[in-house]
Parts: sequence; C-alpha cells; structure tokens
Amino acid sequence: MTVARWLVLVCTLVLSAASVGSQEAPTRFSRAELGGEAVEFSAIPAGEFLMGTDAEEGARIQSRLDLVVSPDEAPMHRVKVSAFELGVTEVTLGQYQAYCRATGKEMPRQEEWNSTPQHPVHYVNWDEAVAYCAWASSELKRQGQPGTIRLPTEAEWEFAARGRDTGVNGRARKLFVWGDDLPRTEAPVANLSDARTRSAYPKLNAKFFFPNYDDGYAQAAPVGKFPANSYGLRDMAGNLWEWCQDRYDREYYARSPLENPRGSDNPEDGARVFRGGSWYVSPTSLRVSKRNWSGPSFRYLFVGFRLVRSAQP
Ligand SMILES: [Ca+2]
Repeated sequence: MTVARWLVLVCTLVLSAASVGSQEAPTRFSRAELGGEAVEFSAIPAGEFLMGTDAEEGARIQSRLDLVVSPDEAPMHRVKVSAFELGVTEVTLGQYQAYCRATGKEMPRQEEWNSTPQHPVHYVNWDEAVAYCAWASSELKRQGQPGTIRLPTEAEWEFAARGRDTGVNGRARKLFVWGDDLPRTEAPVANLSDARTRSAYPKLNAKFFFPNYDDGYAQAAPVGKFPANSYGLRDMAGNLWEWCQDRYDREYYARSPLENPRGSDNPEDGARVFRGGSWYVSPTSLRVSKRNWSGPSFRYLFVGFRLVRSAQP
C-alpha cells in the first residue's frame, strides 16, 4: 500500500468515526399527571452554550435585519447547565384549571380569544406561577414520582430554546429558535404580532407589528401549532412570554457564574425575568437572547409560564 493510499484510508476511518460520534441521541419525552391533566416533558441533556449577545454581534444583527439588541444581553458568555426536563408546551388553560379545581384557587380572567383547554393560560403573575409549581411538586411527591417542579432559570430557558445549536464545540449559533432569517408567511415558524394582529389592534404603535407576515393568529394560539425545535419544544419563540425564576439584573451577565447561574441574589432586584417573546411583539423581541422582566405581581395578556422537572430544587 502506498503512503498516499494509506493516508486516504486513515482519513476515511477518522471521518467515519466523527460522523458516527456526531449522531444525536434521540430526545426522550416523559409525562406527569397533575390534577388529572397530562403534562409532557422533554429531557434536556447537560451541556454548555454561549448565552447572550455581545455588541459586535448586535451591530451585525442591526445592520442585516434592522433588529435592536439590548445592552443587557451582553457580554456573551459561556454557561454550563445540568440536565433537566422542560415542558414541551406552555402551561395550558386546561392544566391550570385542574390546579384551581384541586386547590380552590381562583382562575385568573382569560380573554375570550384564549378560551380553549389547549390555549396557554395567561394573566398569571410570577407568584402564582411559583405557587402552581409548588402544588405540582407536592403532586409528584404524593404519587411517589421523583423530582420537583419549578420555573426554569433564565440560563436553562435559553439553553433549551437554542436546542443543539449551542454556539460552542463547533456548533452553529442561531439568532432565532428556528434559524437566522425573518419569518415568512409561506412557512410560519412562530406566533408573533403579524398582519392579523395589526388588523385587530389598529391603534397600537406600528413598532409592535411585523406586517408582512401572517401566522394565522391575531392573538395567542393553542399551544403546539408551530414547528418544534431540536428538543421537541413548541412555542419557545412567540405565543406568550414565559416566566423564569431569576431576579432580573441588567448587568448580571458580567458576573454570572459558569455553572447553573440562577440570576441576581440581591433582594433589591425585585423584577423577575420572562423570556421568548409573544403574539404581541415583532421579531426584535423574538430573538432567542432577548430578555424581558417585570415585577412578580405583574399579570397581562402576553405572559404565561412553562414547567421544569428537575432533581435540583
Ligand atoms: Ca400572530
């Protein structure tokens, strides 16, 4: 065998091994019964990713797509998260009604267009979302099931939303959950503030709309109507903003720990983070790095939540 043929053979074997090694493990799904309502979870493996957006990337995004990147998304930084499970969808009206039936809590008001059991529950504030999680954890315990239920940390949320495009170890990094391009009516990717929303809210400021797009919904959509990301998660972009457990600090990324950051521990940082954009915003706020926040008693028609099941409380 010539040296050249030997080199070709070695290179072929190495590439084959790399190819086998790069095959992704299939996503594992599980279910919990909470108050008689099934909740589906996707297993998110432990991993590392690049969180946030720095000024340089922000300038590129602004010049290419005319989208505004907030300074609180910088610096871009590496984060490691432990494995956890994340709800495949936002918590639905049906699931929240089961909680209210089981506990005697009052159902928050819902808009008439958000009225089926498969719509995501809205008008739930952070305190109420945390109370739901505490009840759900006690349900698991009563059933002899492992783990606790809680809100995702902001880092867990962004890691899961990015899917396998982590931006580290040679992997791609994407602007949106679905990729790098703006949504198109021909292939809807998320429920955001589109031409239908503009018709329904003609007095709203034009900056809230993306009028060249029609995703089929003027307001919130039933959960799971748009394509899943690589972990099988639905509506990580759009539909409703989703509460995270973290206290918001606009400068937190500059001092965030590498492993499992949990947000500010300063009680004076009273606001809590929510993520993901909603049916009420344009693509600027649907970027996967976008941060938003409000006080824990804030409730509105564009905020809901999603559950984590985890061994870590
Ligand atoms: Ca829409």
